[in-house]
Parts: sequence; structure tokens; C-alpha cells
Amino acid sequence: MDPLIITCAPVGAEVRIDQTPHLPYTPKLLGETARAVQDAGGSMIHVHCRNDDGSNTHAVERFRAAYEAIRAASDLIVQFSTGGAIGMTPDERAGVLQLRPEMATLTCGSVNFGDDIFQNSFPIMRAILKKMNDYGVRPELEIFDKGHIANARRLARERLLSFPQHVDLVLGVPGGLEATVQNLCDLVDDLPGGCTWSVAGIGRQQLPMAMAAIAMGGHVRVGLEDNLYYSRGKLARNEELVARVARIAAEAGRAVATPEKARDVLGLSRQTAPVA
Ligand code: KMH
Ligand code: ZN
Repeated sequence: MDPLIITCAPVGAEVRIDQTPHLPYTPKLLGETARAVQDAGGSMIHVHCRNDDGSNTHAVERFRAAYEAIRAASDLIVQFSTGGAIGMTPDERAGVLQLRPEMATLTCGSVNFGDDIFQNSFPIMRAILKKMNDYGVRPELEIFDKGHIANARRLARERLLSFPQHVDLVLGVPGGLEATVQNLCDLVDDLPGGCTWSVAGIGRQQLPMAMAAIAMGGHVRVGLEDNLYYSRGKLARNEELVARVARIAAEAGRAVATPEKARDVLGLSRQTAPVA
């Protein structure tokens, strides 16, 4: 098995700053979190940004500040969200790609998202992918439901995408596929050959999904974007969630990837250039 890539999604767009004292919602806090996550065994960070009042933003300047803070503090693979928050326009979501992060997410279809709809029509996906291709940004395909894999195949037939890719299976969103080991296995079976994958289990499913991925040879995403708690009633710090996965992997005899090793596994060439 490849060494385990642990991605941390420390902020997200849904968690409110009054729900936890541990949300790194400023660039400075993101930098500090990046360092702590790397020290705990993480190799990638999935980035959303907030304004100082905790509200969501996809402003390029805020992402630039976050990117610089993360780069200054760590060697983590930096992956921007292009999903953003419900209600953001596709242009807003894709605008941050001009900063040329090493990776960015591409959600591969629309999905009910609580009482909302996370909209990712084919025109939206094509527009985001074209920008990724223009800026040389590697996608991570976000799969919330089984049909999203078929959608990714369609984008590949349109030559906007080539396989294999790195895929993140997001399981347990209310409205998406449930977080069960059976569903995880079904999705993994359906992936195009050669894809690497991670799983992001939502809420209390984060840990069991991580344990399944460690055993299956997949990779893991944890963090406050997807889960606020370390255990019942105990709020988590991002680095604690990463450290626990690293410890379990060690117990299972699975090596944990450094950022450099993770770049090897994903076929990323190190991006040393400063932020554009
Ligand atoms: N906040 C969700 C609506 C992504 O980052 O690409 C979308 C999301 C996915 O978090
Ligand atoms: Zn996200």
C-alpha cells in the first residue's frame, strides 16, 4: 500500500465560529493550523476562507493571504475549495484558481445538502475544469453520490479531464450517499483504474470511515469542516483529528506520508513558485 495521505479540512463553509473555539478562520490561524497539522502527520490542507467576522468569502485576496500563511508555516500540499459555500456563484468559486494552488476540488455533480442544493451542473463543472486546465491546477474529484463518478467519466469523454485522478469520497452528507463501509467499497470498485482515493466521513462517521480507508489502502480526510467532535461531547482541534488517524495507521502498520511523499504518490511536481 502507498503511505497514507492525511488531508485536513480545517474550516469549511458550514461550521459557525460560535460552535467551536478551534476554527482557524483567519489566514494567521490557518498558518498555525497548517504547521500543527503537518507536525501531527498531515500532508495536505483543503482550504476555505472566512472574513474576520466568520462569514464565508471566496475573495482572491483572502485566499492569497491564507496561501502565503500556509506556505510560510508548512510544506503541506495546498488544495483550494472550488465548492465554496452554498449560494456562491460559479465565477466566485473558480476565481481563486488564478493563484495556481497545487490542487483544487471539483465536485462532480449536484447534491442535496441539508435543506439546500449544492449546485454543480455540467456547465458549472466544465467552467471550473477549464479554469483548472488553464492554470495547471490538479483537481481532486469530490464524489458525494455514485452518479458523480459517471459524471466524471463524461467529463473525461469530453476531454476536459483525464484519468487516473485523485478522488475524495464524501460520505454522510444529509442528501448524499450514506457513510457505510458497503457504500465505500461500491464507490472504490467503480473508480476508473489507477485512481487514488480518500474518504471524508461526515460527523461521527469520520473515524470509522478513516479506519476503513487505512485498511483498504485508501487515504483519509479529517477536520472540522466535516466533524466538530473528537468524541461524544468533546470538541476537536484539527491537529488532534490528524494525530489520531496517524496513530491508528501506525498501529495498523501503514506508513504515513510526508508532504513530499504525498506529492510522489499523487504525481504532483513541487510548486515552489510564490503565489501569483
Ligand atoms: N461547502 C460545500 C457547499 C468543496 O470544498 O469543494 C462545498 C464544499 C466542497 O465544501
Ligand atoms: Zn470544502
